[in-house]
Amino acid sequence: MPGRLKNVSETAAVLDISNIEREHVFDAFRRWGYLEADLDPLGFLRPVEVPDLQIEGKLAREARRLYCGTIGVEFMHIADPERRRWIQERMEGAQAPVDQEAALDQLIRAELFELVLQQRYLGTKRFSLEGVTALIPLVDEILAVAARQGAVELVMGMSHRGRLNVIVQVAKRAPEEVFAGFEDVDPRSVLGSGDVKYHMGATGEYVTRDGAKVHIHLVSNPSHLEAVDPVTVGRTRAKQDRVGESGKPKYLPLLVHGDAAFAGQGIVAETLNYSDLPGFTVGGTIHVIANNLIGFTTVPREAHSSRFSAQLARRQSIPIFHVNGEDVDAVIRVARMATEYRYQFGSDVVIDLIGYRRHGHSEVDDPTITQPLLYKAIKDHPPLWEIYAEDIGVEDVQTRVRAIRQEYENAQEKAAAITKKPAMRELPEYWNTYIGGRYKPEYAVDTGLPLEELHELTERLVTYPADFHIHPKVKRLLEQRAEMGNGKRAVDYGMAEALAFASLVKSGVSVRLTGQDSRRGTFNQRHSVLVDVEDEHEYVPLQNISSDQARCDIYNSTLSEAGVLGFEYGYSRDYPEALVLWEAQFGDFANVAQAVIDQFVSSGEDKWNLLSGLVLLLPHGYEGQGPEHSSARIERFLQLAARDNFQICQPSNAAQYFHLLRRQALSHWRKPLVVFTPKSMLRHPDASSPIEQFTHPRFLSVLPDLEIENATRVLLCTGKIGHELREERKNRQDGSTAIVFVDQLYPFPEAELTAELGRHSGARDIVWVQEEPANMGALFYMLPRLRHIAGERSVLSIKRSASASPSTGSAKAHAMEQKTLLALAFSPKQ
Ligand SMILES: Cc1ncc(C[n+]2csc(CCOP(=O)(O)OP(=O)(O)O)c2C)c(N)n1
Ligand SMILES: [Mg+2]
Repeated sequence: MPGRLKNVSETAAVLDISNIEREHVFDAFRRWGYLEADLDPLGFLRPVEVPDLQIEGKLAREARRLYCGTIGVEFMHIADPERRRWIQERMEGAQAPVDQEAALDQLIRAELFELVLQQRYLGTKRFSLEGVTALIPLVDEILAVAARQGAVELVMGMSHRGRLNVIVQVAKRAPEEVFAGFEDVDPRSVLGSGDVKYHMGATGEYVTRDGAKVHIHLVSNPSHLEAVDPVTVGRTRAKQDRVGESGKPKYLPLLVHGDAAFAGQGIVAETLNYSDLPGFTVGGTIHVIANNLIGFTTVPREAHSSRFSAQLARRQSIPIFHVNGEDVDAVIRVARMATEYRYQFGSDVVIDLIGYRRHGHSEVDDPTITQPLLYKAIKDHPPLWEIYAEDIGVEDVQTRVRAIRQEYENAQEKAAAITKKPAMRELPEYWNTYIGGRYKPEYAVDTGLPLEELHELTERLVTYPADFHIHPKVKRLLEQRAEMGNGKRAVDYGMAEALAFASLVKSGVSVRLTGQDSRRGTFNQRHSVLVDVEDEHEYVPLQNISSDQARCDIYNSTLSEAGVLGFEYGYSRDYPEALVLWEAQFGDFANVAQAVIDQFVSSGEDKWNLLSGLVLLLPHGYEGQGPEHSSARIERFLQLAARDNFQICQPSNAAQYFHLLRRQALSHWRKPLVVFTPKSMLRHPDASSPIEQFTHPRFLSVLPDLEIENATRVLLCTGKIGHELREERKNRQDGSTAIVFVDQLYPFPEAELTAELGRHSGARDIVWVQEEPANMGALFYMLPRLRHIAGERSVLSIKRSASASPSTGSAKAHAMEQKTLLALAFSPKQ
């Protein structure tokens, strides 16, 4: 026996040596092979000569065939050896066959769809897919694999390129619905609203080759490239949360990017960064770059400081599959591998589908002006179906082409008879009970709670397990909150918010709040998560309100605004029953998310008839902290306000904040809500509220001044300045100036303000007072409206001088300005 053992180890040693040599050669190709791969069908992206790969011999030939063919994969940067091995085995093992007949059919359909559009609607933009047509068999393969893994829905985000084609070939809308978009509709039906046809969302049913049904949800999308990325992922997360954690395989997000946009737009990096974060993960997003090696007129060497547009994804431990878009079988294999990898490891994956762009950026563009040689080569290049039919030896291809062409031409004829723009999508049932459009008084809901319930909620909010080692400061905070809830101390904003959230989750309304440092709160005000000082384990009182409560998820977000706001907007789109909130660290930073605010939050209903109840919490107030910690830019939101598209509020005390949050969750009028939230006033006694005010019926859009009857001067304002004005009035022992808070700026509370001004009919002056400079704040918005209701009476205004930046950088200068502002407000000449 000892002899036999010796033999075994000798053989192993021999094997090891040959294996080491093989591994050495293969590793070089695994690591660098993608640089020498044959990826560009037109050959403009030339393979790079990599010194490490200048190896001769059988092993090198074998490895080169696998790693430098029409698939080039970047995966050796992945730290986990199991994941590397997985890809290695797939790349080096036997390949499952491809259904070439089905792929050919898809290619013909996709290309002829574009052709018929081109011929029938010459001179219109459609952003043809031609050149990266293999996207269609690629998505077909993704769907086949995903369905086998249990997918029920593909949530897809993409921009203009090939979108109309995807609507027909993937979302399976009837082609006549798309053609109808090119026909003239009665312009009176869309005056001032709606969107162009290649931005609209679509839904449909895809049947995979195994006969499985996968619902397709193509997300509505603005022109702003890649802005739809976080929205798509957020929507997926909401769909997953609705069915619980076990739902992860069911909803699969797919993002189709442009090559120039993927490299250029920061929001792509923000979105990739969410992939493994507990509050944001969806168990892996599939990214496809529809890489035509051009962006409008810009070529890759002008668009990214890297060989591949996909380089950005290298910061993550995820694979990047580059594939030559004219090797259709390779494209399908990559789709299979990438999708299986996503399901195996719950990881993002990137597929870089490399092709070209057959026409100009749009079809009304002439690309020969900027890329004459490229377009000369493209002109002579046959369509992919022709190449593929020849490759796989199909002879009667022209018969198929004619039949498919006829189908589209019939559809085009049908389209001319369609008079109303087709909706192309069905909304999920959970939207049935929610309403958009103009506000109606019957939408009002009662939001007050009985004292006993407030006491019970307080009890749950301030209790933690007996063996929990609490931080002394948090202990004191909870003791104070107990006193607030029990009427021994006025309730501050932090407690008001906790009471609103607790009451909602108890009644079955989920709450999700994300933002930078939101768990504790930037201003140390929230403390939603208690951290044990001995072992850092967490206890969340809001998750321990009652045994059958709804979810309460409060997450610190990444340090991004556009991406996170987009994600939460998406989340709110698929969870209308939940209260979904995004908080800016300071309201000033919301302008980094301006595209999401403009393109989705304020205009989504107008463009796409899609509602959202998203809440934006934006700390606002002039407190001497400088130009970037003062203003949430009230003026910008007011400028975006029209046709009751959203609500813009600044609750002036804690109880108002409580009622406002509850109103947002309980009303069936689903509109985004922008809340300017306090900073120094968070714990200020003047803005705190007795617990009894939480039993009042509802939020008041205008807070009347109950201390003054028949004032001679009425100061109207919103937010912190109102408290300062009341303080100033006290110091001056002024008994004739009323100070009225406008807590809801939009929709404009005309009736309430008219009533309040009516109570002071003897007042000669009506004055709008604001902290912001003359070119900012609510001034422009309020003056014409106040003049309209003031009638004969004069409407004046007090504000800082117009300024290019929101505030001074000096705390002392701020204090002087503020003092002057208050003095002017009480000076009758102003
Ligand atoms: C944020 C943003 N900036 C600029 C544009 C204008 N624009 C529209 S398409 C385009 C080129 C996009 O190139 P690429 O991402 O490669 O997509 P392709 O059109 O080639 O498919 C540009 C610059 C835009 N729509 N969005
Ligand atoms: Mg491009």
